[in-house]
Amino acid sequence: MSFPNRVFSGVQPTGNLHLGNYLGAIRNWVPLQDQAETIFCIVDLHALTAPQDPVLLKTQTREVTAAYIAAGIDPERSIIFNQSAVAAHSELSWLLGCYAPLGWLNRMTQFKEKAGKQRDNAVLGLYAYPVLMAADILLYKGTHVPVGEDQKQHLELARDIAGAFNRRYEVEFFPLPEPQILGAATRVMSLRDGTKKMSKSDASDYSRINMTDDADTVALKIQKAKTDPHPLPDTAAALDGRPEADNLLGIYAALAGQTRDQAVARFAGQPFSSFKRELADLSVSVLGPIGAEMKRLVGDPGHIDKILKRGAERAHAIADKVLADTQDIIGLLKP
Ligand code: AQP
Repeated sequence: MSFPNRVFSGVQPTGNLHLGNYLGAIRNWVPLQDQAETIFCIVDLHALTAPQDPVLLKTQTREVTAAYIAAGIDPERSIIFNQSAVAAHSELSWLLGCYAPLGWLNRMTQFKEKAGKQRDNAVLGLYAYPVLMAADILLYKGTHVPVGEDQKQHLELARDIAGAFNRRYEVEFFPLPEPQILGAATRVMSLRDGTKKMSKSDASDYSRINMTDDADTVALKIQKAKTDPHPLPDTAAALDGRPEADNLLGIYAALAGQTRDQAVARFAGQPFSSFKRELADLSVSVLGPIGAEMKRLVGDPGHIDKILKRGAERAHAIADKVLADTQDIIGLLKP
């Protein structure tokens, strides 16, 4: 059975939206609006897997909404809503959890990384995170999920759960959603350590470029970014073993809309100092207008709330039917 193309993706409202979220995810969603039905969620229930300040959580939810719109997501063409506004996400998550063996969940590297050594203190929600993510996608019968590389394993689990459900009831009810790892910077690394992912939760603000950083801050962070003592290489292959150079050139390529090879050729043999100046200028020229528009949008929370409310109504219209059909297949009585 074939399913109509439907794109689903989301970002957690956990603060400090950064260049990795932009290049690895949000920016790549914009052209998809011309190719398929698109649904973009602010996954506030996922954010609860780490402690959140209740006031900040609301602000950050509006901030992610503003980032989507400022980056080019059109709330008329796409459905934009926050996850907790559609209760069916939680309900389907419970149901799907009943088809997800522990062995599958135990393999999830994000849980291992985030739980760290204090595994016994990790909350159940963090462990069940990928099941909720599967529910997010399958609730809309999502066929394509544009994400950064870090989410690929979770997508594979969503496919496995969809397949397990379909086999159990001998139906072709859920599509097997495909990850779309798009763009030249699918894994943007920390500016302080080229082997670590750029992340909202990194304690050092100098590890990331935030989408709302002003021009001076962006330039300073790039100037201070860790490098190595050698000039930039003349082949992409020579970036092996030079994670910081690799990361910065990857960021440049993605921002300039070039391939990595083109970026390497452009700066071959140059010192980091001149390359960093160009990278800073390019970063400011791309992110500056988006950050300014985000700030303008968050200045009118009433407008953002209206967009989210309308988005939730449209999301409900799809989700409620899929949940009801799922319950029926399982045999849950709706008297
Ligand atoms: N460094 C990155 N490079 C490329 N893509 C990235 N994404 C996140 N970091 C990078 C992509 O952004 C989307 C939304 O991610 P998220 O905020 O929901 O969750 P995350 O992956 O856990 O992001 P962070 O920044 O690492 O947040 P914290 O520190 O709170 O856990 C996803 O598509 C993701 O792939």
